[in-house]
Amino acid sequence: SVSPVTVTVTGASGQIAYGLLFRIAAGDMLGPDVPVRLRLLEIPSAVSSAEGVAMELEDGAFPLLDSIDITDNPDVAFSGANVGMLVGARPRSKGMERADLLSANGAIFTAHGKAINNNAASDVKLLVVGNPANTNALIAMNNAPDVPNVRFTALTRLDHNRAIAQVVKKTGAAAASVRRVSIWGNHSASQYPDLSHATVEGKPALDVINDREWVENDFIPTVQVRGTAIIAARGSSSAASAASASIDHVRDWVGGTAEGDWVSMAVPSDGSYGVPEGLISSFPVTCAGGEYSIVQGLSIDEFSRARIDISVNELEQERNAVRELGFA
Ligand code: NAX
Repeated sequence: SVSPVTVTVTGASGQIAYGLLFRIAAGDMLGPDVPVRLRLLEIPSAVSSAEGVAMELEDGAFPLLDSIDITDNPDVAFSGANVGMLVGARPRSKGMERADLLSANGAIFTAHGKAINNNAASDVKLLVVGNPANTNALIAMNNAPDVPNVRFTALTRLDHNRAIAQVVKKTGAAAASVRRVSIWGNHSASQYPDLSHATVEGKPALDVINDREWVENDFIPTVQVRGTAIIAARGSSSAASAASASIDHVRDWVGGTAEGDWVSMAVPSDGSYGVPEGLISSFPVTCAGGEYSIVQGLSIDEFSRARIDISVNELEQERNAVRELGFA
């Protein structure tokens, strides 16, 4: 029998976790043969609500769910973690300045980085979902000196999936036939969703679409601000789709990407495509053997270059801001 994998989820009482935990327990992330030990982290005032979620997980009678531990102590939560999904974060409240938001999250991700450093399993893989996701991942990474930097990633798979969905709507092609879409930069409205290398049913996506005006003035902004459109329609932010994308991210990292395709992940830059080393920026990546690699050798035209630079500049500004506040 396969030994259980320990998965730590922070923000366990929140709306994303409410979708995520049931998918993990069902085996959608690590596969139908892998038992899971869940470790749930919440702030003290939300522990009781996390206990309620755990009751519901029990009531799912999931064959793969080995155990559930709930705690408000990050050291306990990350103890032996093989996978850490950092969903919990401080949302921006009314009247909160940007610096206050960065400080509040800086403190959270500093503490979580240290707890990961001191307690996680040596093979730990980390996905930061809580916003500002890229910069929160940077802070956690810089507070976990004993964990290889490459283990720290942030979620742009939701943006990637949203980009595929827009191409599906435009072309009528099946989602599975839309390949090699790329998200570059920050998980924010500055991100660059890129179709230059994408294919639809094996043909260049830009030829199939044959509508530059749509790409520039519809597709790109629609993907960039999709999160805001969901809030306007639903009255709260994307939750089930964010949970689903988080499952996709870890599933592909652990299990590999499909032959001939790639996915988007925000990962520490190694300097590829002129993105300053160490910034956690989204790239097209392939995964195999439990490791990802940034896709190399893609041609970047002037249009793409300018858009990548805008988003990477924003990441540098975020990094400078958290450094000034004493984080990272
Ligand atoms: P919720 O506010 O529903 O849940 C967040 C939970 O985190 C709360 O229960 C809170 O008590 C908990 N929390 C806060 N500080 C914590 C700490 N120090 N330790 C443990 N838990 C803590 O938010 P939800 O809708 O679940 O979203 C979670 C995060 O994901 C937000 O930051 C949100 O902005 C971000 N998102 C990121 C996306 C991405 O693609 N990267 C998309 C969806 C989402 O917007």
